[in-house]
Amino acid sequence: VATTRDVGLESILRFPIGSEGSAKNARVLLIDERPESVERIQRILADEGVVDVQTDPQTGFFDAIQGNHDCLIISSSFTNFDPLRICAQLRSLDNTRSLPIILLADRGEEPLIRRALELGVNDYLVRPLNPNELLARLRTQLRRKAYHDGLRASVVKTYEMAVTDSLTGLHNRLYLETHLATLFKRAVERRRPLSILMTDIDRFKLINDTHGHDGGDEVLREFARRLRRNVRGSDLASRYGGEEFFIVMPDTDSALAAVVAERIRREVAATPFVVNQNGTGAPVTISIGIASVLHKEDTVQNLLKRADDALYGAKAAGRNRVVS
Ligand code: GH3
Ligand code: MG
Ligand code: MG
Ligand code: MG
Repeated sequence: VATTRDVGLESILRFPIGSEGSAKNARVLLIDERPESVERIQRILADEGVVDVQTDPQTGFFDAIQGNHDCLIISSSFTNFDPLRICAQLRSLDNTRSLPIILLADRGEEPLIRRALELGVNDYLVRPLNPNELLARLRTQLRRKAYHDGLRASVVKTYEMAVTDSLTGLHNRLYLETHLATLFKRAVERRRPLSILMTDIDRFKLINDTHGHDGGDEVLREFARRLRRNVRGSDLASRYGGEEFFIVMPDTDSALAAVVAERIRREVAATPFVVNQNGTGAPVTISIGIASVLHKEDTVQNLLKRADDALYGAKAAGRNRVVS
């Protein structure tokens, strides 16, 4: 797994300082109600990608918060509207928190410029506009945005890799342990039910011995597919390790959890798993232990312990069964 350091380096190499960045296919939003000004800016930015124009500041604001733009250029003055209100709101919304904003001010507006910069406006120009200066400042903002977008994408990808089981594509143990604590706490606070299923493939060693390690891996992948088909989007299905899987089911009491568990068990046992290209079928069964949150003096550790005990009970009672 790559470290954060690797991610930073990779992104820096991808967006070298001084490159023209992605200015050519950038999407710029211009909010300005003066027709001559709009026309002039459109001429200056003719080769800089798409420029969307909004002459009404309210409409411009709603366009900006769609999050489809790489930079906002906004005029400092409108009849009946304070453009700094837009800037402040954009900074408080997730979609536009890091949207570059360039303010077009008029001479003598230093106090307004100062307030704008304090609000998080990235840069400003004073009219009359110098075309080269506008282009240079815009490109700087676009480069900065491209760099940050790339960095964010790398961080997200690295995070996803770190919490995903590469064999099955399910969440891994790290993810489960992080989120189980949160879901448990939420269930206790809201006095909502929560159940977990601890699932273990029966005699998996024998499957490996019979069909080889690759055959065993294919069983794990196919089990993950059958599991996915039988849980809700709000359930957290994860591979805990080896041939053990965990499903956390928020808002699910033990009776409902037993129904889901039984459905999964049946769907696994019903059809042999195809383990190689010859179509060889391997009969597979699983055992499942269920535990549900008790709403007095319960802990995640105790919940896991009860599921583990139930699973042990299922194994001891002959496997291919669900125990609560
Ligand atoms: P039981 O019914 O009691 O669960 O029997 P079992 O054979 O499934 O139990 P055990 O936990 O002793 O064996 C699990 C086996 O799973 C041992 C290990 O070699 C195998 N295994 C663990 N991870 C993987 C994997 O990623 N791929 C494959 N093919 N096998 C794995
Ligand atoms: Mg075992
Ligand atoms: Mg097993
Ligand atoms: Mg096991």
